[in-house]
Amino acid sequence: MSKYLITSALPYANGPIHFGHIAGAYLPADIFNRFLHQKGEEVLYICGTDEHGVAITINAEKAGIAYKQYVDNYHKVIKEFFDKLNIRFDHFSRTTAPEHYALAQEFFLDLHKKGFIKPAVEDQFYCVTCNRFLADRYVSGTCPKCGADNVRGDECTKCGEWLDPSKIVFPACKVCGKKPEIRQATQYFMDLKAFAPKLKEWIESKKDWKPNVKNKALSLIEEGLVKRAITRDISWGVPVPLEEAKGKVLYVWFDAPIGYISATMEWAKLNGKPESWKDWWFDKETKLIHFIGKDNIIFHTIVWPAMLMGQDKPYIIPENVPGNEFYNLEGRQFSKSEGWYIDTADFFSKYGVDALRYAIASNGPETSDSQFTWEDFQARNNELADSLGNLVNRCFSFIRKNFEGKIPAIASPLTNEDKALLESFKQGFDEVGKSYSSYRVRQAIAQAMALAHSSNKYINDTAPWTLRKTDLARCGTVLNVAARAIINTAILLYPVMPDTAFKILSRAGLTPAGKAPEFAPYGGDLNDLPLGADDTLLFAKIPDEQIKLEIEKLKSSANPQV
Ligand code: B3M
Ligand code: ZN
Repeated sequence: MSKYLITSALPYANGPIHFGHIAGAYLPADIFNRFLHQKGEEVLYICGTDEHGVAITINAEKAGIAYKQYVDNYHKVIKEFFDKLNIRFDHFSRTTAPEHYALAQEFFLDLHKKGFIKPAVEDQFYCVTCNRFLADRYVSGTCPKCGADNVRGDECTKCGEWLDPSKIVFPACKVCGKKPEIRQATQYFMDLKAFAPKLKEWIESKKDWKPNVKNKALSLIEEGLVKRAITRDISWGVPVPLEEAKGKVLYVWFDAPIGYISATMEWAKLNGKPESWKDWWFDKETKLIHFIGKDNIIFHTIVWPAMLMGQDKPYIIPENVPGNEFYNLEGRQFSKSEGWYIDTADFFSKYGVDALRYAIASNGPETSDSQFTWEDFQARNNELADSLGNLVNRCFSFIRKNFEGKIPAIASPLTNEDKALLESFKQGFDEVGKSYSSYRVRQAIAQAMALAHSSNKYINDTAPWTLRKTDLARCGTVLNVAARAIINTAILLYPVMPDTAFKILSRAGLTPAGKAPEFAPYGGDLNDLPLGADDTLLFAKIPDEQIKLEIEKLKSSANPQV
């Protein structure tokens, strides 16, 4: 048994999240978590909203809403969205929790005491019209590294670089649009360079990291780590715990990852064992896995591990950082403000959650960017209806009709064909398991669906509808074998489509009772097992006309592309 602590990047409480986020950091983690439960591993899955930072203050100010009220709202909206999608965290917290403030300050003080954080006077943009220093996204302009236009002051959305806001080319104040001037101000800087040798050795030792993550992290170290300002002159955030730093708060990217720990503390408290968070964070056996999108690689492979290494307390550092690429919508980034989005309430009123999970996961941005297209969604949904849905339906309807709703007993010796099918599932569990364990969900799904196809073929080839008239005993055996194949397919696909898996299992007469089914070929006896009552369609096919309408709707809501 191993012990896993899984996290997904803490989404900003700054608007509803979209399928692109889901594909990058949440669905892959939920799938991994569910798979580990099936394997009987000890696992804790933690997340929460990231509620600080200038992205939030700017929008709250624009909307004329108090910061706290603004994040309260989006915390709720985002949590409901995850619930809807069946993303099952053990705890979903927020970085405005009191535990979080205290811990973030402790992190700062530990690093400060050891000299890893020091004050320095630096150039900063100051807007004379708005009368303030322009922290992070209060300034926008051209990325000094890749040349992309209109990037925000702290992070380039194009190349993922963590920017020094004062280095932005053609700077403009985000609020009034004027060109800011340079003034000097004191901030606190974290000395990342001091950690470079240790970080390098640690990352190089990781043989199973995704190449995109590992290469990016190593090249950042290679380019040379520079000291970074981790404080800001704004009023919203965790106050810097030093007398001489009154009015300053911690930079959001300094406090946010600490949220992984403070959320675990909150979870422990809620469970009546307030000290039990240490069993995770101080235990060298815990495998800490951070699921993120590629734009967060620097923070999870460099800054955060350095922050952990610099603590007095014996925190673990990440075991793996499965970073995913981007997931777009019909060739463009999802963007509600640009009208390029999917109305999720409308979506779920028409389409199933599992069809969506399947469509995203089977085309996830694991090694390169990928995208949601309506036609791809239709194809994948219909493929589910044709293969898995059809398999379940034809087998169980036939049993219902001809065997009084009970899976017939094996009443004739198993043929080579029967044995081959059952055997292929044994091998299938090994292969699919390896794929899930190595974050290759696309491959896991392809392998599981291949087994669904061969189960369909098995039914075609054995033709129980003919056997019913010629050899009833053999007919029963075939259906018994097919039912086992169906059950096994459901177990294999449970991480991706939990509701569907439960439906199939209870339809087969098993009572899964909400517990993740063990990740192994089903070993129980199926002879004469009464099928469950539910006989509704698992997946409905989507007709072409409907997809055309969806595409038209998307195009008509879109602002012209700039
Ligand atoms: N909120 C960035 C993002 O959503 C940030 C992640 C924090 S993880 C500690 O892209
Ligand atoms: Zn201004």
